[in-house]
Amino acid sequence: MWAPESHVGWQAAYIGLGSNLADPIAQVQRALSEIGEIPDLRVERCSSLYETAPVGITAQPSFVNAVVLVQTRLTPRTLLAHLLDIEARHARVRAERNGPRTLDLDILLFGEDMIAEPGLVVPHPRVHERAFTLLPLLEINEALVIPGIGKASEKLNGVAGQGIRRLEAAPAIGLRAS
Ligand code: PH2
Ligand code: MG
Ligand code: MG
Repeated sequence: MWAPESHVGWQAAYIGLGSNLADPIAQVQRALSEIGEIPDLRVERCSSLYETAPVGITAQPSFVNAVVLVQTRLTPRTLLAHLLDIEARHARVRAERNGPRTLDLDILLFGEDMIAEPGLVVPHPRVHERAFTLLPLLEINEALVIPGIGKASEKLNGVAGQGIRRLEAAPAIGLRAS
């Protein structure tokens, strides 16, 4: 069975992408290729893009979500700094919590790490409770185990009924020729 690669000094990290403003599909596609430009990081697999019902504040446009698996030798903090940088380039404005945004990039998982620091909580605390993260994660790795939580596939029942629709097959963009 396929499993993420493992090399000394390199870690598998899963990054969640979300957008519901200003052409969300294009925002997510552009972000995928920008993630591919981060130094000391290789994109290994992308999920499909999904159209998803907003969670939290429901009176906002539906989201486009995806997940990308990368291999990186960056620290979680440095990876986060690059992701915040990409968000800023997409004119991300931090207004309302859970509110509409041009681009949200979250570190969902970073190897086996369990991190609880200001601004950086990994695994993402709600990763297993949301169809928009759980389904793309399972598309990439059906055997995924979430540190501290357990097998991702066993959490599917908990997200049944959350609106999610696959939009398009896994994009080839963001993937560097190797
Ligand atoms: N992100 C949120 C809040 N609600 N809902 C969907 N469908 N997709 C998201 O990415 C999302 C959300 C806060 O990060
Ligand atoms: Mg988020
Ligand atoms: Mg975020």
